[in-house]
Amino acid sequence: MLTVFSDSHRLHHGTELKDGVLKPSFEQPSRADTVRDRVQHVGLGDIIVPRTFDRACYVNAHSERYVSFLETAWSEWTATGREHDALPLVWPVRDLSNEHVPSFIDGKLGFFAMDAGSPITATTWEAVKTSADIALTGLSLINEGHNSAFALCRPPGHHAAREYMGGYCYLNNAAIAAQHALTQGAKRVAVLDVDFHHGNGTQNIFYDRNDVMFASLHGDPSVSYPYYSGFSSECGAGAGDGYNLNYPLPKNTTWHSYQNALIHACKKLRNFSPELLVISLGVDTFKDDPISHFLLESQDFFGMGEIIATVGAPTLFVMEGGYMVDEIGINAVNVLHGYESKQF
Ligand code: 6XA
Ligand code: ZN
Repeated sequence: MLTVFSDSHRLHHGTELKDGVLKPSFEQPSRADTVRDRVQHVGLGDIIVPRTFDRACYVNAHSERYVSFLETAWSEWTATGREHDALPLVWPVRDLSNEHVPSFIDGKLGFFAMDAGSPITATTWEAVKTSADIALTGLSLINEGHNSAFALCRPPGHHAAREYMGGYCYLNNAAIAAQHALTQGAKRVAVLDVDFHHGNGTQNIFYDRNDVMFASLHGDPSVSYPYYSGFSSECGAGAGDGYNLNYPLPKNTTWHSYQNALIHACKKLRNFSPELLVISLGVDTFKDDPISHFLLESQDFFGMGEIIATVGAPTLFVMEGGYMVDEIGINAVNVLHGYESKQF
């Protein structure tokens, strides 16, 4: 399997509010480098650099005004004399108005964010854009005849919705690739999110659509981030009713019950007959992950890849979360090996 990777991910690193204190983010550059090292170590396949894509590819999954915000946020922030990471401080929740986009950057930051988990630095946009291009390059490889590809994206993307960033995510790499496949003529694309956290951004982007079936296995949102999204009652809306499948799972979920949910989700996705399967590949379901609470072992990730293969569609793996830096390379590549073991 080919991997798409760029050193540009190192242009982004920031801080996050954790336990009431501003600390270096768990989402740090060493994550992607560790996965790249593991890909090389096991000889998964060649590692290639991303191609560049038109801005229109991002705007097809997000809104024009959101992409413009991401492009100019840092210059607007520093024009007011600030030097540290740009972070939102106020959000248009419940009965506050979200009809007007504020013109001042502090207002824009809250309008286009779900939390304070996505800091913007001087070079964040360059890393974010390249991360989306990595996913799009992976899709190009599949279009060119590869059965699968690994888009080693960083920053991750699955919390980024049509119009907001959050949870370390800015552009939704998996959704941008899925949407681009549709724009190029695919009729049905499936997205399966196996990150520990609910893929609220991907759900938001495709919620009223029946050309994308989205399934997500994740920590029960009543006790897990993002808290306000990911319940099993969220099934899709309008034409998309029945095309959104959430599998919230309790704390301390082990492989035994996880695999039952995964087999169920993969059967549903297989019945949809997708022309492409996009995997939001987070490995923060690992037992030692510092911010999650499932109990998967490293060998379970091999089984995850085997089950993913049962969907029976060309598969684009898109890297999302996973913070046990020593193990994320092993666990991510185990998924890819498990998948490959079922290809003939
Ligand atoms: C709160 C935790 C964000 C979760 C990020 C993640 N700052 N998402 O791993 O998949
Ligand atoms: Zn996650």
